[in-house]
Amino acid sequence: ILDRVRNKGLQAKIVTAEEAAAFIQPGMNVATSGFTASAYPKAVPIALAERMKKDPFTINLWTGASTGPELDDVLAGVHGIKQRLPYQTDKVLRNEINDGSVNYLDLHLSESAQLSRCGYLGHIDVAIVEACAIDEDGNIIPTTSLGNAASYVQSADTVIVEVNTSQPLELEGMHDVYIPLDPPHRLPIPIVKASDRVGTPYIPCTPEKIKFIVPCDIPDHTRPLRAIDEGSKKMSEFTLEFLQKEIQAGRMPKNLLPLQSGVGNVANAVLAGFVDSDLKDLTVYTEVIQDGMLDLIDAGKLNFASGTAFSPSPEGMERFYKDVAKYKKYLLLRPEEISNSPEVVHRLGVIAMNTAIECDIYGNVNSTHITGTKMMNGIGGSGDFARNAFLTIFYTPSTAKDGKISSIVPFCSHIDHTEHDVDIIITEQGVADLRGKAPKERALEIINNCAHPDYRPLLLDYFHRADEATKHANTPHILDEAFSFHERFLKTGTMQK
Ligand code: 0RQ
Repeated sequence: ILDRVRNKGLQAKIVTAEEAAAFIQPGMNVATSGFTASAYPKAVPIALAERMKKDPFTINLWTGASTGPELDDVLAGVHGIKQRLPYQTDKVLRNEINDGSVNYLDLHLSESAQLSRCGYLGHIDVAIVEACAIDEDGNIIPTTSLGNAASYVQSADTVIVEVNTSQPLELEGMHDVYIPLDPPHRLPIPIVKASDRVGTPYIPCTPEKIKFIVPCDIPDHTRPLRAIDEGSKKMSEFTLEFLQKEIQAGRMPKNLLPLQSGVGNVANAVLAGFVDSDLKDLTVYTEVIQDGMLDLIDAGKLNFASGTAFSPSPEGMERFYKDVAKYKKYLLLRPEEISNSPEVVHRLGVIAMNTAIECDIYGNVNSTHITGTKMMNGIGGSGDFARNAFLTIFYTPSTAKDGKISSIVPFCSHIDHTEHDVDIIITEQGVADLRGKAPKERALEIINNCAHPDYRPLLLDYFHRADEATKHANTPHILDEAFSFHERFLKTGTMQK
C-alpha cells in the first residue's frame, strides 16, 4: 500500500489490523466511516471481534448509517456493541436491539454528525475510516461513501485509517467534503444545484492525528437486488402517471425536480420505471446511489446524481468499476449532513420517495417499528427528506405477510412522519393525493385508493363509527379501538376478522 500512503512519514504508522484493534478499550466511543454496505472499515472490526471473543467487552459504535457484515455483524455476533447510532439493517444487531442488550439511538441522519460534535453523546475516542489513499498532507481520500466520516475525523481524539486496496484509485475526485460550522457560527450551505462543489475532494486531516494505518483488501459487501415484483412495478407506473400529470398541470418542470429515492425493493423498482419513461435531463439529490442511477446514466436520461453513498449490487459495482471515468462525471458523494441537509433539500425542491412499514388513514407514516415496538431498521434519511422536500411520496405494498397484515391501519402503531409531512401515498392499489385535503377527506382518499380490498370494509367501518362517536370531530378516532388491527394480529396472527 506504500503508493497509497503518499506522506512518507506516515508510512511508519502502517500496522496490522490486530495491532490497531488492540488500541481500542472497553467503553470507548468508536466512530466509523460507512453508509450502507459501502466504505465501512473491515479489517480492524474483524480483528476487534476476534479480541472480544477471547476477552469480552463492549464499545459504543457510531457510523454513517447501516454498514456491511464485517462491521455490524461481527461485532454484534460477539455482543461487542453497547450503544449504536444512527441507523442499521443488520439481523443480528436488530435482534440485540430488540432484546434490550443494545441501546439504539435512531437518529435523523442529517443530524447525527452535529449531535456527535455537540458533545453530549460523549466525545469520540477513535475514528476508524476507510480510505482509497492518504495524500502528502495527511488528508484522507474516501472510497464509496462519505457518511459521517469527515465530521468524525474532525472530532476524534485518534484516527485509524484502513487503506483499502480493493477500492480503485480512480474514486479520487468523486467527493465533495463540506463540514458546516455549528451554531451560532453556521453559514448558508452554498449548494444551488445537485452538481455544485462547495468543499474539498478529501477529508481534511493531519499526519499527527493519524495513529495507525491498516492495509485492507476486503471489498464492500454489496447486496444483490431482488427481482422486481408485480406490486412494485404497479407502484412505479402510478408514480410516473402521477408525475406526468404534475408536469401537465404546470406544477413541475419537464425534467421534474431533483429526485431522492430510498433504498430497497420499491425504490429500485420506481427508478427502473424512470428508465423506460420518456423523461430526460433528470437530476438526483439523494443519499444512496444504486443501480437504477447507473441505468439512467446509460439510458442518457440522467444529468447528475449527488449522494452520500454509492451502493450498487455486485453486478452494478462491476459495471461501475469497468468504467469509473465515465460514471464519475455524473456522480458526486457528500457528507450525509449535506446530502440530507434540510436547507439544501428545501432549496432544491426535492421529490422524496421513501418506503413505509405502515400508513394510517389520516396520513401518518410508520417507517421503523413493527407493531409499534420492534425496531426494523431506523428512520434513516426518510425524515430529513420527508419534512423538507417539495413533494413527499411514501410507498408501501397494501398488505404484508401474505395478506395477514394491512399496511393501511386506523392509527399507526408508531409515527415517524406525521400527516403534515406526507403529500402522496402509493400502494399497488393506487395513489392517495393528500394535498389540500382535511383529515376526513384524506381518510376516504387513502382507504378507497390505497387499502387492499380485503381491508377496505373494516377500515371504512372504523372510520364511520369513529366519525359518529366523536360527533364528527376533526380527526375521528375511537381510542380503545385505534390499535385493534394490531391487537388482532398479535392475538390471532392476522388483522383480518
Ligand atoms: O419482511 O424481510 O421478512 O420479507 O418488512 O419490507 O416490503 O420488502 O420493503 O425492503 O423497502 O423495507 C420501511 C423497512 C421497508 C425500509 C422499510 C416487512 C416485510 C418485509 C421489508 P421480510 P419490504 P423494504 C433512505 C431512506 C426507513 C429508512 C428510510 C426502511 C420487511 O424502507 O427501513 O426510509 N425505511 N430511509 O414483510 C410487519 C408491517 C410490515 C412488515 C413490511 N406493516 N408489519 N412487517 N413488513 N410492512 C435509506 C437510508 O436511510 C439509508
